[in-house]
Amino acid sequence: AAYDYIIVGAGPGGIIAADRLSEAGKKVLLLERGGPSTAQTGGTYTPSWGIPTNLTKFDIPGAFETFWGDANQYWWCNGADTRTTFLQISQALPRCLSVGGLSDRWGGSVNAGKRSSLFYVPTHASHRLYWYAADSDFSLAAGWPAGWQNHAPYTAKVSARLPSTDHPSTDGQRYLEQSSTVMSTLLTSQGYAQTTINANPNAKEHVFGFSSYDYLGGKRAGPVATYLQTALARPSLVTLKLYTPASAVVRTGGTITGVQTTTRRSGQRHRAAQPRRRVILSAGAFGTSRILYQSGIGPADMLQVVQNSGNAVAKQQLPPPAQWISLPVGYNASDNPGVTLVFTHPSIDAYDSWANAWTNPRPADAAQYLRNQSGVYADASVKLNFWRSYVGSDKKTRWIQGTVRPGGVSYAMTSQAYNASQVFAVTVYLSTGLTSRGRIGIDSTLQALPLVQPYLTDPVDEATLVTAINDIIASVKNVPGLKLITPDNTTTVANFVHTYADGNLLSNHWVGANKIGTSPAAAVVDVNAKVFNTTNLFIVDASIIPSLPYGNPTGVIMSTAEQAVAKILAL
Ligand code: 6FA
Repeated sequence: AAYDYIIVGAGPGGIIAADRLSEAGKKVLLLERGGPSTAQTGGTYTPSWGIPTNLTKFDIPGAFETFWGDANQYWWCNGADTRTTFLQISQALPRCLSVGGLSDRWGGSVNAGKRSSLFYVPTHASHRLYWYAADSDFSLAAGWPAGWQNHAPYTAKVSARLPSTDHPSTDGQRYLEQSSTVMSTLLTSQGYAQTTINANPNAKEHVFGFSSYDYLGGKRAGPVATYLQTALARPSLVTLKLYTPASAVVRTGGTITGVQTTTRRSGQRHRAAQPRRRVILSAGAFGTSRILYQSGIGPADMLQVVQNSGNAVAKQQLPPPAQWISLPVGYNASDNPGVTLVFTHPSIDAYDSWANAWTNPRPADAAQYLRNQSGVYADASVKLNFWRSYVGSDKKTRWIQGTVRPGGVSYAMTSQAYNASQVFAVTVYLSTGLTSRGRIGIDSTLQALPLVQPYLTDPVDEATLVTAINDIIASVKNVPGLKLITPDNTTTVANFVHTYADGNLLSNHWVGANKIGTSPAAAVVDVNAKVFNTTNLFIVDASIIPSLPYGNPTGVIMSTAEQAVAKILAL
């Protein structure tokens, strides 16, 4: 079939592209290597306490923390890209991982060996903390080229289609809020003020507020429940193929003529034969980078990895060196470094650190959720978020974001005895302004991975995080009954941060690997999100975003996708 656009990857970027392009009358093929997640997409993983129900693990916000230790790991990729998981598998995934690394994430003691930094996680398994874009998220200072600063109309499109909520329970009440109350007291004593965060996205200086999510009706929603549904309601224009991984684009010089996909049975080509037709890569920071390398687009060392690999199909698909397109694919990769502090307070209900939330829930909470999607299960674990800025010794301004949630014994690295039922965790992240960068590449098996970790490579980033943590700890005394258990008094904060493993710092918020810009020397896509030195290849995903926004990135990725599609349609 002939399509106007082939889009690779049904994450937030690809879904929004498919919806807006088909709304404009374009014929779209959307290829996704994963399979169903929520009930609406055909997912069937329902809780044993749910009887037959339309509520899957991906629908239920309160199930979030239990993904890591779940014995049923059908959603994790099998490593060969031939049989995967769900629709909208999220996060720019480096590669598919065995589950050991994953259960480490929340299960074991954090310092018992280095946690893998490679996660393969469906978007619908994430918290989905959701922040509307701020002006600074698209500023020249953040690395965006001129022409992108007027994000407001696109951000407004996003909030119109998918409004955020900071009280997801259908009865309008908030549940399990003790950690939020305790932390509000501490932050107020430091001069922070409470706000409704998404009511004023530009105000991030000394503010805290209830956590905002992309949930609707007490269920996870996101782009899948909104944009994807309107796209699929145009069946004459939109074809979605699941379990269809793309390996490379097919090209003649800089003109893309098709997309090569691999299924379990055989290789297959999806053609967009006319030069006026276009291909959009939306496979996330890792997925898109890997497709580019296998298409002969990127730095020579990575293309040589494909050339020298044992993968005969990949070698055969790779264009000859004379046709290689040299671009800084994979460089400038960034992720928020985050360090978790653990506290106890007598008022806290740690909710058993979520250990039984899937298999053996508190009966009243399960019943309440099944009745009308209200209560504890209508919300994920994070209850409060806060922001402020610091000026570093290099005179640059960096922002920190904090998240507060009940539970978190797995983060407790302490010599102190503590009451596990009173635990709550505060993760402190560096966000806007952080300067550390890493590099995404591929190994000899063609799996994508960080060649250089992006965490705290700049000592001023590290010093800023230390200062921010010290500031929080200095106010513990202002809250009666509050006790810090991690870090404990056997270490200094500076040492605690300095020895924090990369795999623990990671947030899975990768951006930047295919950044937007004005020159192919320093960027991969131009101001219209078109890959330099190609005529019809575009990227619409987190990887074009030049630097991290204030908060968890999905809201900014969505606004980026809206603006990118408008620019592509205008070409
Ligand atoms: N972001 C937020 O804003 N809020 C959060 O609370 C939040 N939490 C998490 C989280 O808890 C976890 C565990 C993870 C892993 C990530 C979180 N994030 C959060 C980050 C957020 O999910 C990502 O920033 C965001 O999804 C990135 O959006 P993109 O559109 O750039 O990319 P995706 O990875 O979502 O989508 C790419 C799609 O392409 C996937 O569905 C993938 O399966 C598919 N794909 C990849 N390679 C492919 C190929 N070769 N062929 C076909 N499909 C491919």
